[in-house]
Amino acid sequence: MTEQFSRLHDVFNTKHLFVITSHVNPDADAIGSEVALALYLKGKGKEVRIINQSITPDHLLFLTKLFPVHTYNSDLDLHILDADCFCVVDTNSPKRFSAMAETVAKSNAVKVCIDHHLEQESFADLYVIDTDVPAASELLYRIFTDDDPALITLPVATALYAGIMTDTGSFKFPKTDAETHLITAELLKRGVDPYAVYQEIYESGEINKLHLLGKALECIEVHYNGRVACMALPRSVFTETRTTEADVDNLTQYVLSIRNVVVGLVFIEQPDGVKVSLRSKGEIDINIIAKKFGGGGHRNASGARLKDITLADAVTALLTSIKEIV
Ligand SMILES: [Mn+2]
Repeated sequence: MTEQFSRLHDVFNTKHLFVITSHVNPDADAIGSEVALALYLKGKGKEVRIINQSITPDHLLFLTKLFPVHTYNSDLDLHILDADCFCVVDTNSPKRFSAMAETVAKSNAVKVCIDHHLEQESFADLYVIDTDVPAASELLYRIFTDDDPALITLPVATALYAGIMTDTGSFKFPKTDAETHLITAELLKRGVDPYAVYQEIYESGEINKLHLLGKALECIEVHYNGRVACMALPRSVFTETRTTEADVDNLTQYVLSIRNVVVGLVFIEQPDGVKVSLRSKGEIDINIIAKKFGGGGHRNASGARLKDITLADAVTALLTSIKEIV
């Protein structure tokens, strides 16, 4: 990692115009990482713009008050083409920022990828990837401290904290270790208010979101002697509850909450197919299954998008495929 860190510092020190992006449907680690990196680079006197494919969900808007986040449209292409450094955080797959991927490929900017997911794809000039850290935000903390800890101001620390808190499931997911807690302690020492961040992210929802959750919980089914739990949401639940897919948050925790369940699947019907989130406990490698369906992620947490398939057929296909590993 030391080698990659110093190459990254070289790029950061020699380039001036930066564009940062992350994945479609950004979560708090995506936006937290982007905002923290943008503020850090600004602290080094750089010009920075964050451009995302999707809009920022309501519960993460507080992060965009720390640094603006633009939603991509072709008018922004010139910024991507003009940039001399293009940074991708919290994903390593151009498919996950596909709307602007073509422009990015045309740009002469040095492409940097800072991430913690498996199966890196070939598109960047420099990869700083650590699949052992629970959050891209944790990796960024290490990058910043390796350069100059003074650049971790309170807004930077707040953005990093949001990413680490959410990607560790509030400090409980498997990759949470002593280092994560030590880093978190450093962020708190810089003045981060953990309850304020928690409230913004988890205590600022609408009642419709709970009605959606109610319907989602009601449809959970178990298979294979209770070892696999499945939740399958048709698009109609969003109209019924006056919600959108952006209101779906971490539903996988509920399928995994059942005793003896080792694999949890959450399906959400899309206009052009089905999106599935896959989770597993312990040694079960769910990423193998996600890859079979053109997706990917981590051993215990992956995702895939199945095109031109009904919800019912997607459930059957996944359950059939999973049989061999449970
Ligand atoms: Mn992440």
